[in-house]
Order: sequence, then structure tokens, then C-alpha cells
Amino acid sequence: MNSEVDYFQKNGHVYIPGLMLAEELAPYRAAILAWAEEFRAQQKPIAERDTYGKAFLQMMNLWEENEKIKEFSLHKRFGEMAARLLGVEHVRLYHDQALFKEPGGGHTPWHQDQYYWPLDTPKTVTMWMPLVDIEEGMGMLTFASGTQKVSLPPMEISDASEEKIGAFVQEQNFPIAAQKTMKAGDATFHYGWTLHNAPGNQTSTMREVMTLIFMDAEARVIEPTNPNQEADRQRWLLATPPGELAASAINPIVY
Ligand SMILES: O=C(O)CCC(=O)C(=O)O
Repeated sequence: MNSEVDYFQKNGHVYIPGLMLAEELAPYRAAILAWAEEFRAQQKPIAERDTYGKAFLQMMNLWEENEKIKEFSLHKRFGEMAARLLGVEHVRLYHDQALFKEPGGGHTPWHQDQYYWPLDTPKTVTMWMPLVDIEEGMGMLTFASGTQKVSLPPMEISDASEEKIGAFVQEQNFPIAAQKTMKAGDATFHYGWTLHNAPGNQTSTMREVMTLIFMDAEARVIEPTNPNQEADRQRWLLATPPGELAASAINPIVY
């Protein structure tokens, strides 16, 4: 376990195989797929979307609406892993999201998640778990190792973030890390500030992924520094005022 924690804290990401076995995952996958069906029916065709929209179908806070998904998103095993990696006693859920990269779906531009989060701590982590076996060519999450402490101008996910962060990663020669394959129920974890992207899905199979974002239970809300952070404060923190614990009714302690 300690080698995983050391690896994560040094590189800003880590791969944890077999966090949930496929048979245990199956009923959760079924619930997430059922939730996704209605959402998918309402989306524009890929060709009519912008770069962000082409990257994946983004479905958020499923746990609020479905008891089975709630069991998944608040699963103690996931929260415990997040707390260990972050080196904190307890974690809260910030939000969950399913990210389905469609066959022919575009790349996910380079970005830093925490640009979106009005939180006073770098002790935040995303768990990224495929619900199906995935391989190179389906849009594997890709990290620039050791970038969790880099300071870059604020950038939302866009063509500009792809270009600017991509150039930065190359210039600075950060090692690039991605799994070749992942089994359903394997997971990667990355800090909120780690630079990451994903190639497009060149296969004919949907890349079904569920993600959970955890934060140190001691995290506090900060004054938002961009409109996206203000939108997040309203939606994921139920408008909790700056300075207060990030502990609204939808930020339960998971571990
Ligand atoms: O799934 C993807 O393509 C991107 C995921 C991501 O950026 C994240 O979970 O932080």
C-alpha cells in the first residue's frame, strides 16, 4: 500500500488494479447505463458539438438520483483509497460523473481539474474507473507525471488548453504515463492539479467510465476565482459561503 501512496504523491497519479471485481461492478454498471440512456437520447450528434462536447458524454451527480449508484459513489473502499493516497483522515465526495467517450469521440484536451473547484486545498483526487475492459485506442486517461504542483495560468478545457498545456508538457519534458489496457473495476487516481488528457476513441466500443471526486474532509470553500468556480460553488457545494467547510448536504463523508 505504501508504495502506491508514495508513487501517487510523487507522480500525481497512480494505477490501482482490481479495486472492484467485474462481478461486483456489474449491477452498478447496469444502473449507470440505465441512467445514461435517457441522457444520451437528448444529445446533439457528435459533429454538431464543440471540442469539449465531442470528448465525452458528461453525466453528473448520478448518485443523488439513484440508490444503486449512490451505493457505488459512496462506497467506503473508494473513499478509503482516496484518503490513504491523500494522506488525510477523512474524505468527502465533491461530486461524481460518468464520462462516456463514444465511438469516434474526440480527444479530451489537456487540463487541470481543480481550475474548476473553489477549494482551499490541493488535497483533492479523482478516481477514474472503466466499467468495461478498455485498451489503447479507446481514450485512455493520460498523465504528465509530477505536474501536480505546476503553476499555470487559469485555463478551462478547450482547444487553447490543449495547445498551451501540450506545448508546456513537451518543453518541460514531463514523463507521459498511461495504461495500455485497463480491466473493468481497475482505477486510476490523480490529484486535482495533475495535468492530464486523453486521446479520442478510435474503436467502435463506448468507453464507459465512472469517476468520483474526493476532497480532504477539512477542505474549505474559497472565493471563486473564475465563473466556472462560482458555478461549481452553487451546484456542488450548494452555495456554501467562502471560508466555510466544504461540507454541504451533498458532500457526505465517504471515509
Ligand atoms: O475521461 C476523460 O477523457 C477525461 C477525464 C478527466 O479529465 C477527469 O476525470 O479528470
